Amino acid sequence: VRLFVAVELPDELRRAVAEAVAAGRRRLPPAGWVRPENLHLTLVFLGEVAAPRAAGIAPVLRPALAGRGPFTVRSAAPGAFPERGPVRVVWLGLEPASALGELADRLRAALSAERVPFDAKPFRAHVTLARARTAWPAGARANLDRIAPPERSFALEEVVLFESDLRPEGARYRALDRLRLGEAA
Ligand code: 2AM
Repeated sequence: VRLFVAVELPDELRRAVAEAVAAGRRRLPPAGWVRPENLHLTLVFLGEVAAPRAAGIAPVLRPALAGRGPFTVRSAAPGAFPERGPVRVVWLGLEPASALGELADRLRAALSAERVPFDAKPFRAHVTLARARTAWPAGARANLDRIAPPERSFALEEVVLFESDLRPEGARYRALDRLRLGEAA
């Protein structure tokens, strides 16, 4: 199974993002826009994990979250990957980036300690909004403000271990486990 750990966005924020995207995308180049129900912030991507081992992932991660209580997350401005040049991915930032990064580090450290492999790309707190099949010209960066950042905040109280099922019609995500912040493991 293909696994990742992510922050689920509250429905209200997902709706607000979906509205901002619906209004802005008509004035942006074509891209594959993420369906509202699939919007999330990935903390760590494990990739393919054998089924017996997958069952052991949540118990590895839980203790890592015991020492970190809930905190408030707010939506920020849209941005793009890569940093410069033609645009491949459009995302919405979430803040505070430092607290989210620290949360990702906790999860990664717990996986490392158990020799569970994961994608060790540097963490960037982003919610992917769109992937360009053909990269947008660099000049399109200036138009990212056509997606009006929804100003919302929410209490981050849990992270979710997701299974990702890649289908021809798009990825389908299924929550396998919910891991609460700041609870004794
Ligand atoms: P992305 O949104 O920046 O593409 C499910 O694929 C989630 O895992 C997505 O949020 C994706 O991030 C993230 N992810 C991180 N590393 C990945 C990788 N190497 N391959 C696929 N998805 C990855």
